Amino acid sequence: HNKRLTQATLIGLPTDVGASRLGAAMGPDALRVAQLGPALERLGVRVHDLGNLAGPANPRGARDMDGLRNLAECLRWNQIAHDAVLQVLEQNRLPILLGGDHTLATGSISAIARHCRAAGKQLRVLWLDAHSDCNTPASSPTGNLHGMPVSSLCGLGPKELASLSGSIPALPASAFCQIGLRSVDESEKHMIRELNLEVYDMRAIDELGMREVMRRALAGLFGPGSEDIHLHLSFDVDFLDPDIAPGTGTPVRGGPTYREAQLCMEMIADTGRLASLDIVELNPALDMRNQTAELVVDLVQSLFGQSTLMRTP
Ligand code: HAR
Ligand code: MN
Ligand code: MN
Ligand code: MN
Repeated sequence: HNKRLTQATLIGLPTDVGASRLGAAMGPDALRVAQLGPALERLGVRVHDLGNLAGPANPRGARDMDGLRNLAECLRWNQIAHDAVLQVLEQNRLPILLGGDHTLATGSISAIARHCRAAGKQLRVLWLDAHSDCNTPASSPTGNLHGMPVSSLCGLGPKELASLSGSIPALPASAFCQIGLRSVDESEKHMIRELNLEVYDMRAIDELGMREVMRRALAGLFGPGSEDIHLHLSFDVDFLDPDIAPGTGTPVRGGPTYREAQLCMEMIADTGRLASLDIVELNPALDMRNQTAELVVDLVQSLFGQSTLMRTP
């Protein structure tokens, strides 16, 4: 078993400044109510919870001159995310960011990229999402910054966000692999081509099956030579089919089933390389009796090695 998995730190980042619907700010507490920490402890993970970090309120602003909503507040929250994630990595612990909206992945992945640069590690980012999140200020139809973290990390977002890792781009576009897409703006289709992003959309999952998609997505993460790879999972809850996961602000029908999502998590666990995690876009105000939070905890258990037949450490 991977030693790095045994010590994890939960970082609550209660904000929805990157989204237009309110409620993702309550995500961290819903995950705690669903017993995320104890569920991981049962799998042999030592869990420390930093609680919810403080940051600016949501001004519910209109779009600014650059077409962006709440840029100053988003930037502040992402600096907070960056600093917290970097500190946890420097303690050789596995950071679990509890969002909050998906803009926060800009800060967390910027910290991870900075850490990997210093440690000579290669970074691989799995992006589970219904959306591609690669709009730019010029292309975004909404001005919502949670639709832009991938372009920011690839150096094409707002400069303040794109430079958080200390280098632009924070990481090469080839480090990303997106899975589960089914809502992609026209401008994003163009960006996916331009960046040559590795994408497995729902059609790929339908045609190839989740097993083959994950086999391709995780190629190179097993065996000799893979020890130096840092695997990050950015898990947008709207990846899941809304029939099983209604508690999210921008649901899109036709997502992965419970079984497909389980297999996805189990195959990531099998690599033994998972070194950081974002859980974002959980919106308890739209959920039913916390079922989405409970589903996420169930899936995260698989991600940390829970299996039907293998004993837990
Ligand atoms: N593409 C749309 C936009 O840019 C919707 C983005 C929604 N994003 C998330 N995160 N919920 O994936 O506004
Ligand atoms: Mn490390
Ligand atoms: Mn997203
Ligand atoms: Mn999404």
